[in-house]
Amino acid sequence: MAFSSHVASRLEEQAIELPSWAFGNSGTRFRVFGTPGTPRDPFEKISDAAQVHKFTGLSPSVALHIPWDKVDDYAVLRRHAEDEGVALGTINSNTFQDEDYKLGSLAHRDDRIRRKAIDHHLECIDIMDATGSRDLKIWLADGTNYAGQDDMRGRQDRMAEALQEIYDRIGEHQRLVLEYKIFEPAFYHMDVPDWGTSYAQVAALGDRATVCLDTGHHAPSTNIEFIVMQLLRLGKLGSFDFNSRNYADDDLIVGAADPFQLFRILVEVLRGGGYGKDGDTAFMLDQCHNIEDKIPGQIRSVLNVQEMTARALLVDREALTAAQVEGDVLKANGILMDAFYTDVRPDLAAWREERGLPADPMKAFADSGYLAQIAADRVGGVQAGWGA
Ligand code: LRH
Ligand code: MN
Ligand code: MN
Repeated sequence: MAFSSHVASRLEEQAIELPSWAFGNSGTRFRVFGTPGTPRDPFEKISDAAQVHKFTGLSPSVALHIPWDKVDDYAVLRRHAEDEGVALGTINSNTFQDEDYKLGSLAHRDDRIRRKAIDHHLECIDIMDATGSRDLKIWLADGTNYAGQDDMRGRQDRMAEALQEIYDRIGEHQRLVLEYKIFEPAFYHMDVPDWGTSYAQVAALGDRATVCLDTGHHAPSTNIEFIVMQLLRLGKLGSFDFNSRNYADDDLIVGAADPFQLFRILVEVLRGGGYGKDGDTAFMLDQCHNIEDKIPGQIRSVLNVQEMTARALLVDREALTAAQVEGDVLKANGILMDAFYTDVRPDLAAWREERGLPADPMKAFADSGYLAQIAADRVGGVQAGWGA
C-alpha cells in the first residue's frame, strides 16, 4: 500500500522545531554523562541540529534558550543557521536559574526582582527581533512549597500585570506563548500549573498570546488530547513541547513511552485544524538525551512524530463520523484503532526517497561519520550542558 496523494502531500507540511538544549549534555541530579563531540557553543548546537533536518527534512528551525544560548551578535548566529540550512525559532526565556528567583520571578513580591524578570523578557524580545523569531515562550518556575507560604491570589495578579507589560512589547508578527506545568520546582503550588490558568492569563492579554502544551507536564492519566481539542477550539493552542514521560517531567524521546497517546494527540490536532497549513500551532521538541547520542536521539524523535502523524492522517474520517452518528461505539473505536495499528514505515521510507531524502535516516546519519568527525574536531573545549 502506498500513501494516497492527500496523505503524501499533507506530510510535506510537517515542521518540528528542535531545542538547542537537546544537543548539550544533560542528566539527572545524580550524574551528567557527557558525549564525545558535544557542542561547545550555540553555533555548534545549531550545526548539530541542522544534521537532523538534513537527514529527515522535518526540522527546519531551532529554538534557543536565553541565557544558555547567549551570543554577542545574534545576526551572526542567524546567518550561521541559514548557512546550515535552518532558521532560528522560538526564544525561550529563563527565570529559573538565578539566585534572585528563589521565591519567584514575574509573581515575586519584590518590585526589583519582578522588574529584573520583566527586563529579561524584554531582552528576549530584542533577541527575537534580531533572530527573526516569531515566538517568545515563557515557562515560569514560580510557585510555593508550603501552604501559607505566600498569597496565591496576589501572585496571580502580579504575574498578570507583568505578563501584560511583556505582551505590550511583542511585535505585530510575534507571539507570546505561556507554558504550564503541574509541579516542580515548586511542590505545593505552581503559579501556572495547568492549561486553564495559562488560558486565563493569555486570554486576558490578547490575540497574540497563546498556550504551550508540554506533553510531560500533566498528572498521570490526564487526557491530554482533550486539552488539545479544547485549546484548539478556543483558538489558543500556540505550541507543543513534545516529549515522553513515564513518571514526571522525564523529557524522554517523544513517543517512547506511549506512542498511542501521541497518535491520539495528533488525531485531535488534525481534527481541530492545528496541523500544517491549517493553523499556527507550532510543533517543538523539549527533550534531553542523558544516555543516548543526541543527534540520533533527535532524529528518532522527529521520525516518531512523523510516524504518528501519518497514522493519524490515515483515520477514515467519513467512516468515523458515520459510525459516531449511528452511535456504533465499537465501530467508531475500531476505525481509529485500524489507523493506529497500520505500519506506515515502508510507506514513509518510499515517501522520503521520492523527495530525495534517505529511506532510513537513522542509518544514513550513522553511516555519514558525522559523530566521529565532531568527536575528533571538538576535543579540548568545554562542552555545553543543560544550562550553558
Ligand atoms: C520546564 C521546561 C520549559 C523549559 C524547559 C527547559 O520543565 O519544560 O519548557 O524552558 O523545560
Ligand atoms: Mn517545556
Ligand atoms: Mn519540562
